[in-house]
Amino acid sequence: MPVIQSLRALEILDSRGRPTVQATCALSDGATATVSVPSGRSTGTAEALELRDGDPRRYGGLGCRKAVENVNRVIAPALLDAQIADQPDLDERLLDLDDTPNKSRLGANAILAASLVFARAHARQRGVPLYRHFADLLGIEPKLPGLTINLFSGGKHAEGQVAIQDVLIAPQTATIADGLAMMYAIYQAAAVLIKEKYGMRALTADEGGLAPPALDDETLLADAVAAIERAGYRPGEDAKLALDVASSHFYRDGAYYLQGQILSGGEMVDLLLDWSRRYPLVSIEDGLAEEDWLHWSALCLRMEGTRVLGDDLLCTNPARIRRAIEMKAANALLLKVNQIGTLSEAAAAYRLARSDGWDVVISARSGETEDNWLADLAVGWAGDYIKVGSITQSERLAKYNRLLEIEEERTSFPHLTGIGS
Ligand code: 2PG
Ligand code: MG
Repeated sequence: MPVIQSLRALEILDSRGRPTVQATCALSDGATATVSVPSGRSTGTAEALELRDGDPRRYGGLGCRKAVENVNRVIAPALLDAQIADQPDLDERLLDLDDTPNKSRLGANAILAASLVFARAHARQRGVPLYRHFADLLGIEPKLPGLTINLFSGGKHAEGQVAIQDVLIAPQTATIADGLAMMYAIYQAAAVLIKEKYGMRALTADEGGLAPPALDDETLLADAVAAIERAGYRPGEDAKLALDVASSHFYRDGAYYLQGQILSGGEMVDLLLDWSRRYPLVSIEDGLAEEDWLHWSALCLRMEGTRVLGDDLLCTNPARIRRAIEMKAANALLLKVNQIGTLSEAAAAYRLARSDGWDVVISARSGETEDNWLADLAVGWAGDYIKVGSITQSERLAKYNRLLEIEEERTSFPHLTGIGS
């Protein structure tokens, strides 16, 4: 059985020009793999710790040289000669090396780079596409996900033009290829619309979403519906909407500060229910703040037809997901591997969510790289939806383009399981 022969990390830059970690691994049989890890901006407080250097003279303290050193000097020597075939064991050893509750010793960025590069190297060694390998880790069949694509951005990704973070389009097409073509038309229609309505050029936010200075948040929902219609599609039939309210970021002292209004938790629940009745929403993510558990339960109890999706609430953390299941506080998981730090822990989060009949949305971060492993993860783990950001910017398109490849591979060459990476 092949073993790990070398592991090296490098500080590279993400889509915001901030440092992140890339790792490269070589196996004894000659297989090699490289991955890079993403980074969030609108983060949940229960996320695993992303280790930054803290030196204000370099990248404003955001350097990742310590995390890189941790891969090269701590993880690599400890895992040299380890069998590549046992991902749970490799991840367990990473956790033992760190030995802190939130990965603060080595850094979740260092640990995830190692965990993921082992998976990709093992897929290469097996001669199977990465999505097939991810599916095999869970013992499930791969499936292409539905698309949720960022149209309008606010919140922390757009310097707070409006409070809510993402208005997304969910094309109701049978294929990824048709969904992307539809999204292009809607995005272009929206760009014309905001030029007319706000006199604003198509300036984009962190994930490539358009960021118009709407007067209130609901206007963005109405604008999204108008863009769907203007592109010649039927809202609710051809294309639906999804929201990431990211409301932890405008929640203070028990109240929600939404564009001039101050709402109680109960009023926020009523507002979200009202939106779900008047707009064709497939899901509402982080409609309530990450510690406002009781209102999450109230929302979930009354919501019909729209998934109550937890991101900051859950942080891909099995303990928080267990609590949400007990409290009936959510019915869908936004899965971001770097929130928890290893593939095996993310797999545990996934299994738990599925055990209660939840939907799972596989998500990128607002800071991404040109690496496309997330597309393989969304297919391999049969995500109900994938969330990657807008249909612009190469760090987003790397994932959409990989989905197109996988779709082609699975529809045209279903008998070939050895191609791709
Ligand atoms: C989110 C993500 C992606 P970030 O909140 O869902 O949109 O943002 O990566 O900044 O946490
Ligand atoms: Mg979110």
